[in-house]
Amino acid sequence: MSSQIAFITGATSGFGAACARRFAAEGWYLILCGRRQERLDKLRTGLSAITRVHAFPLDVRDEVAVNAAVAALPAEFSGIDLLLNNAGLALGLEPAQRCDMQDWQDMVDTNIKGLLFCTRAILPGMVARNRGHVVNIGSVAGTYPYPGGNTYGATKAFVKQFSRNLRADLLGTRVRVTNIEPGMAESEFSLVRFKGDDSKAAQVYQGVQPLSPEDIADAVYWAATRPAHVNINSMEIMPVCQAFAPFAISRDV
Ligand code: NDP
Ligand code: 8X3
Repeated sequence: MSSQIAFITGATSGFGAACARRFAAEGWYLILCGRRQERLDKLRTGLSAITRVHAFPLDVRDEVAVNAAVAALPAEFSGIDLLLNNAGLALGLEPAQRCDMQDWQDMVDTNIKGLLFCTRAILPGMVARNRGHVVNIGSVAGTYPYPGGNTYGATKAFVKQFSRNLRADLLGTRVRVTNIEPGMAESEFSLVRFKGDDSKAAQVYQGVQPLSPEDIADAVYWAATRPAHVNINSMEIMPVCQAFAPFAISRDV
Protein backbone atom coordinates (compact mmCIF):
# COMPACT_ATOMS: atom_id res chain seq x y z
CA MET A 1 0.00 0.00 0.00
CA SER A 2 1.37 3.47 -0.85
CA SER A 3 2.12 5.95 1.91
CA GLN A 4 -0.64 8.11 3.28
CA ILE A 5 -0.32 11.88 3.07
CA ALA A 6 -0.84 14.33 5.94
CA PHE A 7 -1.16 18.10 5.44
CA ILE A 8 -0.20 19.80 8.72
CA THR A 9 -0.72 23.52 9.33
CA GLY A 10 1.40 25.19 11.99
CA ALA A 11 4.11 22.54 11.72
CA THR A 12 6.91 24.85 12.87
CA SER A 13 6.30 24.41 16.60
CA GLY A 14 4.47 22.56 19.36
CA PHE A 15 1.69 20.13 18.38
CA GLY A 16 2.24 20.55 14.64
CA ALA A 17 5.95 19.74 14.82
CA ALA A 18 5.30 16.77 17.12
CA CYS A 19 2.63 15.45 14.74
CA ALA A 20 5.03 15.87 11.81
CA ARG A 21 7.64 13.79 13.64
CA ARG A 22 5.09 11.14 14.67
CA PHE A 23 3.47 10.73 11.26
CA ALA A 24 6.89 10.70 9.57
CA ALA A 25 8.05 7.94 11.92
CA GLU A 26 4.97 5.93 10.91
CA GLY A 27 5.81 6.30 7.20
CA TRP A 28 3.34 9.00 6.17
CA TYR A 29 4.29 11.56 3.51
CA LEU A 30 4.09 15.10 4.87
CA ILE A 31 2.95 18.47 3.60
CA LEU A 32 4.11 21.01 6.18
CA CYS A 33 3.46 24.70 6.47
CA GLY A 34 3.80 27.61 8.86
CA ARG A 35 5.06 31.15 8.52
CA ARG A 36 8.65 30.63 9.72
CA GLN A 37 10.78 29.54 6.79
CA GLU A 38 13.91 28.63 8.77
CA ARG A 39 11.90 26.31 11.04
CA LEU A 40 10.38 24.64 7.98
CA ASP A 41 13.82 24.19 6.43
CA LYS A 42 15.07 22.54 9.60
CA LEU A 43 12.06 20.23 9.80
CA ARG A 44 12.35 19.29 6.15
CA THR A 45 16.05 18.52 6.52
CA GLY A 46 15.46 16.35 9.59
CA LEU A 47 12.41 14.46 8.34
CA SER A 48 13.45 13.99 4.72
CA ALA A 49 15.80 11.27 5.92
CA ILE A 50 12.79 9.12 6.85
CA THR A 51 9.94 10.18 4.55
CA ARG A 52 8.88 12.41 1.64
CA VAL A 53 8.34 16.01 2.77
CA HIS A 54 6.86 18.99 0.92
CA ALA A 55 7.25 22.12 3.06
CA PHE A 56 6.47 25.73 2.22
CA PRO A 57 5.76 28.96 4.11
CA LEU A 58 2.07 29.75 4.38
CA ASP A 59 0.01 32.19 6.40
CA VAL A 60 -3.35 30.43 6.78
CA ARG A 61 -5.06 33.84 7.07
CA ASP A 62 -4.35 34.43 3.37
CA GLU A 63 -7.13 32.70 1.44
CA VAL A 64 -5.53 33.31 -1.96
CA ALA A 65 -2.22 31.85 -0.77
CA VAL A 66 -3.94 28.81 0.76
CA ASN A 67 -5.79 28.04 -2.47
CA ALA A 68 -2.64 28.59 -4.56
CA ALA A 69 -0.56 26.29 -2.32
CA VAL A 70 -3.14 23.49 -2.54
CA ALA A 71 -3.49 23.93 -6.32
CA ALA A 72 0.30 23.81 -6.72
CA LEU A 73 0.88 20.58 -4.78
CA PRO A 74 3.20 18.19 -6.62
CA ALA A 75 1.31 15.15 -7.97
CA GLU A 76 2.79 12.76 -5.40
CA PHE A 77 1.36 14.96 -2.58
CA SER A 78 -2.01 15.80 -4.12
CA GLY A 79 -4.14 12.96 -2.71
CA ILE A 80 -4.28 14.26 0.85
CA ASP A 81 -5.50 11.65 3.36
CA LEU A 82 -5.38 13.81 6.48
CA LEU A 83 -5.73 17.54 7.00
CA LEU A 84 -4.54 18.59 10.45
CA ASN A 85 -5.93 22.06 11.07
CA ASN A 86 -3.53 22.90 13.89
CA ALA A 87 -2.27 26.45 13.18
CA GLY A 88 -3.68 28.72 15.85
CA LEU A 89 -2.97 30.98 18.74
CA ALA A 90 -4.21 32.75 21.82
CA LEU A 91 -3.29 36.42 22.26
CA GLY A 92 -3.62 38.03 25.67
CA LEU A 93 -5.47 37.08 28.86
CA GLU A 94 -7.06 40.43 29.66
CA PRO A 95 -10.74 40.86 30.50
CA ALA A 96 -12.82 41.63 27.40
CA GLN A 97 -13.25 45.31 28.21
CA ARG A 98 -9.48 45.80 28.12
CA CYS A 99 -8.53 43.54 25.20
CA ASP A 100 -6.71 44.72 22.13
CA MET A 101 -9.13 44.57 19.18
CA GLN A 102 -6.29 43.59 16.87
CA ASP A 103 -5.59 40.52 19.03
CA TRP A 104 -9.23 39.50 18.70
CA GLN A 105 -9.10 39.96 14.94
CA ASP A 106 -5.87 37.95 14.67
CA MET A 107 -7.39 35.05 16.63
CA VAL A 108 -10.56 35.06 14.52
CA ASP A 109 -8.54 35.32 11.30
CA THR A 110 -6.22 32.44 12.25
CA ASN A 111 -8.24 30.05 14.40
CA ILE A 112 -11.52 30.39 12.50
CA LYS A 113 -10.93 31.82 9.03
CA GLY A 114 -7.57 30.11 8.47
CA LEU A 115 -9.10 26.76 9.41
CA LEU A 116 -12.01 27.43 7.04
CA PHE A 117 -9.74 28.39 4.14
CA CYS A 118 -7.66 25.21 4.51
CA THR A 119 -10.70 22.99 4.93
CA ARG A 120 -12.53 24.47 1.95
CA ALA A 121 -9.43 24.11 -0.25
CA ILE A 122 -8.79 20.45 0.62
CA LEU A 123 -12.22 18.95 1.36
CA PRO A 124 -13.52 18.73 -2.25
CA GLY A 125 -10.58 16.46 -3.17
CA MET A 126 -11.29 14.21 -0.19
CA VAL A 127 -14.97 13.96 -1.12
CA ALA A 128 -14.09 13.23 -4.77
CA ARG A 129 -11.72 10.44 -3.64
CA ASN A 130 -14.28 9.32 -1.06
CA ARG A 131 -11.55 9.07 1.57
CA GLY A 132 -9.85 11.43 3.99
CA HIS A 133 -9.87 12.81 7.50
CA VAL A 134 -10.09 16.37 8.77
CA VAL A 135 -8.59 16.64 12.25
CA ASN A 136 -9.12 19.99 13.91
CA ILE A 137 -7.27 21.18 16.98
CA GLY A 138 -9.89 22.69 19.24
CA SER A 139 -9.41 23.20 22.96
CA VAL A 140 -11.04 22.66 26.33
CA ALA A 141 -11.41 26.46 26.08
CA GLY A 142 -14.09 25.82 23.45
CA THR A 143 -16.27 24.16 26.09
CA TYR A 144 -15.31 25.63 29.47
CA PRO A 145 -15.14 29.40 29.94
CA TYR A 146 -12.39 31.01 32.00
CA PRO A 147 -11.50 34.62 32.80
CA GLY A 148 -9.52 36.11 29.92
CA GLY A 149 -10.50 33.30 27.57
CA ASN A 150 -13.05 35.54 25.83
CA THR A 151 -12.30 35.47 22.09
CA TYR A 152 -9.79 32.59 22.18
CA GLY A 153 -12.34 30.25 23.78
CA ALA A 154 -15.03 31.47 21.39
CA THR A 155 -12.86 30.64 18.37
CA LYS A 156 -12.40 27.12 19.73
CA ALA A 157 -16.16 26.81 20.32
CA PHE A 158 -16.50 27.62 16.63
CA VAL A 159 -14.02 24.84 15.81
CA LYS A 160 -16.03 22.39 17.92
CA GLN A 161 -19.37 23.15 16.26
CA PHE A 162 -17.87 23.43 12.78
CA SER A 163 -16.35 19.96 13.25
CA ARG A 164 -19.75 18.52 14.15
CA ASN A 165 -21.48 20.32 11.29
CA LEU A 166 -18.86 18.96 8.88
CA ARG A 167 -19.79 15.46 10.02
CA ALA A 168 -23.41 16.24 9.21
CA ASP A 169 -22.52 17.46 5.71
CA LEU A 170 -20.18 14.54 5.02
CA LEU A 171 -22.67 11.82 5.92
CA GLY A 172 -22.74 9.35 3.03
CA THR A 173 -19.04 9.85 2.28
CA ARG A 174 -16.12 8.05 3.88
CA VAL A 175 -14.50 11.33 4.95
CA ARG A 176 -13.95 11.52 8.71
CA VAL A 177 -13.82 14.51 11.06
CA THR A 178 -12.32 14.73 14.54
CA ASN A 179 -11.98 17.61 16.99
CA ILE A 180 -9.08 17.17 19.42
CA GLU A 181 -9.66 19.30 22.53
CA PRO A 182 -6.51 19.60 24.63
CA GLY A 183 -6.14 21.29 27.99
CA MET A 184 -2.88 22.78 29.25
CA ALA A 185 0.07 21.71 27.13
CA GLU A 186 3.59 23.06 27.05
CA SER A 187 4.64 24.51 23.68
CA GLU A 188 5.23 28.06 22.44
CA PHE A 189 1.52 28.70 23.08
CA SER A 190 2.02 30.77 26.26
CA LEU A 191 5.04 32.60 24.85
CA VAL A 192 2.82 33.70 21.96
CA ARG A 193 -0.11 34.48 24.27
CA PHE A 194 2.13 36.72 26.42
CA LYS A 195 3.85 38.22 23.38
CA GLY A 196 7.36 36.95 24.02
CA ASP A 197 7.39 37.42 27.83
CA ASP A 198 9.40 34.31 28.82
CA SER A 199 8.90 34.58 32.56
CA LYS A 200 5.10 34.98 32.29
CA ALA A 201 4.99 32.00 29.92
CA ALA A 202 7.18 29.89 32.22
CA GLN A 203 4.87 30.63 35.20
CA VAL A 204 2.00 28.85 33.44
CA TYR A 205 3.91 25.55 33.61
CA GLN A 206 5.62 26.08 36.97
CA GLY A 207 5.26 23.18 39.43
CA VAL A 208 3.00 21.11 37.17
CA GLN A 209 3.33 18.43 34.55
CA PRO A 210 1.35 19.73 31.58
CA LEU A 211 0.54 17.72 28.47
CA SER A 212 3.39 17.53 25.98
CA PRO A 213 3.10 18.05 22.21
CA GLU A 214 3.91 14.34 21.89
CA ASP A 215 0.82 13.49 23.98
CA ILE A 216 -1.29 15.38 21.46
CA ALA A 217 0.50 13.79 18.51
CA ASP A 218 -0.29 10.42 20.07
CA ALA A 219 -4.00 11.31 20.22
CA VAL A 220 -4.07 12.65 16.67
CA TYR A 221 -2.27 9.57 15.35
CA TRP A 222 -4.60 7.25 17.24
CA ALA A 223 -7.71 9.00 15.88
CA ALA A 224 -6.24 8.89 12.37
CA THR A 225 -5.54 5.18 12.47
CA ARG A 226 -8.87 3.76 13.64
CA PRO A 227 -10.53 1.35 11.21
CA ALA A 228 -12.10 3.16 8.24
CA HIS A 229 -15.67 2.71 9.56
CA VAL A 230 -14.86 4.38 12.91
CA ASN A 231 -15.10 8.16 13.42
CA ILE A 232 -13.74 9.70 16.61
CA ASN A 233 -15.94 12.80 16.87
CA SER A 234 -13.96 14.47 19.64
CA MET A 235 -11.31 13.83 22.24
CA GLU A 236 -11.03 16.00 25.36
CA ILE A 237 -7.61 15.61 26.98
CA MET A 238 -6.25 17.25 30.13
CA PRO A 239 -3.14 16.70 32.20
CA VAL A 240 -3.90 15.08 35.56
CA CYS A 241 -2.85 18.33 37.27
CA GLN A 242 -5.77 20.22 35.65
CA ALA A 243 -9.48 19.96 36.56
CA PHE A 244 -12.64 22.03 37.03
CA ALA A 245 -13.43 24.74 39.55
CA PRO A 246 -16.74 25.75 41.16
CA PHE A 247 -18.69 28.65 39.68
CA ALA A 248 -17.23 31.99 40.72
CA ILE A 249 -19.64 34.10 42.80
CA SER A 250 -19.39 37.83 43.35
CA ARG A 251 -20.95 38.68 46.76
CA ASP A 252 -22.11 42.01 48.16
CA VAL A 253 -20.13 42.48 51.37
P1 NDP B 1 2.65 26.84 19.25
O1 NDP B 1 2.66 28.31 19.41
O2 NDP B 1 3.81 26.06 19.72
O3 NDP B 1 2.38 26.47 17.71
C1 NDP B 1 1.45 27.19 16.94
C2 NDP B 1 1.72 26.91 15.47
O4 NDP B 1 0.74 27.62 14.69
C3 NDP B 1 3.09 27.37 15.01
O5 NDP B 1 3.67 26.39 14.19
C4 NDP B 1 2.81 28.63 14.21
O6 NDP B 1 3.74 28.74 13.16
C5 NDP B 1 1.42 28.30 13.65
N1 NDP B 1 0.68 29.49 13.23
C6 NDP B 1 0.23 30.51 13.99
N2 NDP B 1 -0.36 31.44 13.22
C7 NDP B 1 -0.27 30.98 11.93
C8 NDP B 1 -0.68 31.50 10.69
N3 NDP B 1 -1.31 32.68 10.58
N4 NDP B 1 -0.43 30.78 9.57
C9 NDP B 1 0.21 29.59 9.65
N5 NDP B 1 0.63 29.05 10.81
C10 NDP B 1 0.39 29.75 11.94
O7 NDP B 1 1.33 26.34 19.99
P2 NDP B 1 0.63 24.88 20.10
O8 NDP B 1 1.39 23.86 19.37
O9 NDP B 1 0.31 24.68 21.52
O10 NDP B 1 -0.74 25.21 19.35
C11 NDP B 1 -1.24 24.46 18.27
C12 NDP B 1 -2.75 24.50 18.33
O11 NDP B 1 -3.19 23.90 19.54
C13 NDP B 1 -3.37 25.89 18.32
O12 NDP B 1 -4.51 25.87 17.49
C14 NDP B 1 -3.75 26.12 19.78
O13 NDP B 1 -4.81 27.01 19.92
C15 NDP B 1 -4.14 24.73 20.18
N6 NDP B 1 -4.13 24.40 21.60
C16 NDP B 1 -3.01 24.60 22.38
C17 NDP B 1 -3.04 24.24 23.71
C18 NDP B 1 -1.88 24.47 24.62
O14 NDP B 1 -2.08 24.53 25.85
N7 NDP B 1 -0.67 24.55 24.11
C19 NDP B 1 -4.22 23.60 24.30
C20 NDP B 1 -5.34 23.48 23.41
C21 NDP B 1 -5.26 23.84 22.11
P3 NDP B 1 4.40 30.11 12.61
O15 NDP B 1 4.52 31.04 13.78
O16 NDP B 1 5.71 29.65 12.04
O17 NDP B 1 3.43 30.57 11.57
C1 8X3 C 1 -5.28 26.16 25.33
C2 8X3 C 1 -5.67 25.65 26.68
O1 8X3 C 1 -6.62 26.33 28.90
O2 8X3 C 1 -4.92 27.79 27.95
O3 8X3 C 1 -6.31 26.04 24.43
O4 8X3 C 1 -7.14 27.76 27.02
S1 8X3 C 1 -6.11 26.95 27.67
